[in-house]
Amino acid sequence: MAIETQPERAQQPGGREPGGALPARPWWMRPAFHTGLIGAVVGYLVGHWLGNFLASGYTQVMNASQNDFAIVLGYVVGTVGWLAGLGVFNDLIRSMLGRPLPTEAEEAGAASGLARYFRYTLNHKVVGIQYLVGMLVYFLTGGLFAMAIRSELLSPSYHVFSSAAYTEIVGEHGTMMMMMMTSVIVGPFGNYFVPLMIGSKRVAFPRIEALSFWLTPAAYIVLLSGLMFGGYPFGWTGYPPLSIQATQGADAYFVAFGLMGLSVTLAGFNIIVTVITHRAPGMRWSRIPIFVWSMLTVSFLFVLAAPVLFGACYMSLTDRTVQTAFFTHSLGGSSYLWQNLFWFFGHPEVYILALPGFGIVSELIPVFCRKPLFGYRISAAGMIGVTLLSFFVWQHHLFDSGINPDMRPVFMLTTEMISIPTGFIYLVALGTFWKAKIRFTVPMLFCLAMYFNFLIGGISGVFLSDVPADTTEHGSFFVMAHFHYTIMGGLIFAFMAGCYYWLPKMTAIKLNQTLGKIHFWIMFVAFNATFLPLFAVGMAGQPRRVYTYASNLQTVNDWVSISSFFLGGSILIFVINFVWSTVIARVREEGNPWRSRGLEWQVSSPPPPDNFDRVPVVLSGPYDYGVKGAPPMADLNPPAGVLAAAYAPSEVEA
Ligand code: HEM
Ligand SMILES: [Cu+2]
Repeated sequence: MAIETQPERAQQPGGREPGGALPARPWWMRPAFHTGLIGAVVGYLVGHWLGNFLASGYTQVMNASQNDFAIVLGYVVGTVGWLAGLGVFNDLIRSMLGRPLPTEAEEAGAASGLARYFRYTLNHKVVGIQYLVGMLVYFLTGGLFAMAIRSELLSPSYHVFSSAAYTEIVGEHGTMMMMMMTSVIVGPFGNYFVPLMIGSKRVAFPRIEALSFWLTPAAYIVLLSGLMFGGYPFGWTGYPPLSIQATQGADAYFVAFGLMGLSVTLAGFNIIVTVITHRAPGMRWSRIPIFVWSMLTVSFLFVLAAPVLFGACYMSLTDRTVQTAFFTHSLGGSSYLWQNLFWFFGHPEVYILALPGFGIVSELIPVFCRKPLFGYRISAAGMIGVTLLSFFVWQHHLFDSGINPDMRPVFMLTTEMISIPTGFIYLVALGTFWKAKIRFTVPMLFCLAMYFNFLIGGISGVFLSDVPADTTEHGSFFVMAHFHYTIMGGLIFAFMAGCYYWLPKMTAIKLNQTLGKIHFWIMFVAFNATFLPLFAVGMAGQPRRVYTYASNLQTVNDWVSISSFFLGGSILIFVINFVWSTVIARVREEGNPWRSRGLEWQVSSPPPPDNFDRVPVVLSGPYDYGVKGAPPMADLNPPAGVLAAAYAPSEVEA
């Protein structure tokens, strides 16, 4: 079978007949950020008015102290207005009316330079950079909430915030991080590098990709707006009955989480189809980079898990607005239903956060060890195993909330089993270190730290999957320390490795390596100084989500808080480095500074608009470092005959 890559038609989104240029609009009417904002405000007002109007006949809604219906409709219509203002629906409407679509050149010409980063665009590299900046903003916002939490916990008796405000802040921090950081690697690096790494000009569905990004600012603003309505008192997990009884702030939580669920479903769908259909000739399944394997498997988690979250948020919203009773016990609903739906998404979510991290470190380690990735196939199999198993473990989050006791051993077993494929991925990369001459560059330091941190996170997870241990540690700072080790220590360290490694590719600018090393060491030491003591604090009984604690725990809490300020400061060093290097110093970094074999490094930096001048023909795997006589990974300029032969049926099947 010939691999169908980049069919001609697909090269040109909306391929239209030549001639008939689109009428140009004045700049203030051209869809961009400002028209999006106008659309959002107008949409919110219209939705809010509509909600009040529609609810006016229903006394049970109107007589409640608040009309959630109006708020939710405001958010929803506001989001639609935002997207419409950005121009997301323009091509759809045009093609429904049979009008010509803009050509790629017209799309690109509509805004150039900095302006294109502020508008809906179909170029996967621009979308990747939009995601990168967006994710940094979301991460810094979540981080500020973390600093606020740690400021409050400096003292058990002197309070910076009221207990209610503290709960709001913890909820905002947890939700911002868990919600937005799902895309912290897939968004920037997945969208930017998957096409480059598989030898394609573009992704399968550029419009869907762009839409997935523009939903994220909407989710971010909606979530933050919850603070204006009093926040929500149920942390990041949205448990009823609190979630149904809470005031308007809770609407923001459900709408935002729903929007983000939609965004990642779309993003995953696009990446799956891209990897399956857009590989260059010769890019066999056994040759695709391990990072692409991680993007593919995480995309399956996205499309299978996130719709459940979307549905559950939708049901909560109807409970809150139009008096359905999915989760209201007194009316025949069940709060366990929410717990099951939420964690059916929520556990895969854990691997949504872990797999891309492993993808990055497994991709980088061979480059800096100058050795082939040990056990590439085992690692890919591990990723598939994790993906499948993660749908069979969710009830371990319910061990302590009254599930049928007979189910506990089953879920304890499946949970402990998932450490086997995780172990594959982990140990395989460790095998690459064997007798390697490691180059301790900044990205490599972050990779090594990720391994160290994830080990602690993983081992503490085995304790928590054990029912007797979980019943005592549940709801304590032990759990807190555990998941920060895996997410902050795993995902975020890997994200940093990716930034230092790939930013020179994306911008052709070198980040300052000395500042990078300072950033690394402060972040690594401060991270461990912050979270390691929290295991002990948890075992000593300090509960999560409570703004006070036993006074004998103050010294260690102070230590933790001060360390966490250093941790926050280290992220600032990164931001300063990022801005200083890319805006002020601008030291050019062309070519292939890490001497990587990866396909993405074989083109210029930043890559040309079409990535490759001609469809490349892949000749070997990406990790043949130090292998004598290994051909380059791809022929970027194959003679016409070779390309035709590559598309011809292979000998095996012929
Ligand atoms: C600068 C680094 C960070 C610090 C210092 C930090 C600190 C904290 C603290 C102190 C709490 C507990 C509050 C309490 O229970 O009273 C917390 C909760 C939480 N954090 Fe972080 N955090 C950091 C980064 C992250 C990251 C990167 C993520 C995930 C991507 C994350 C996800 C969460 C979640 C889900 C909760 C639970 C919220 C809840 O109980 O509903 N945090 N964090
Ligand atoms: Cu879980």
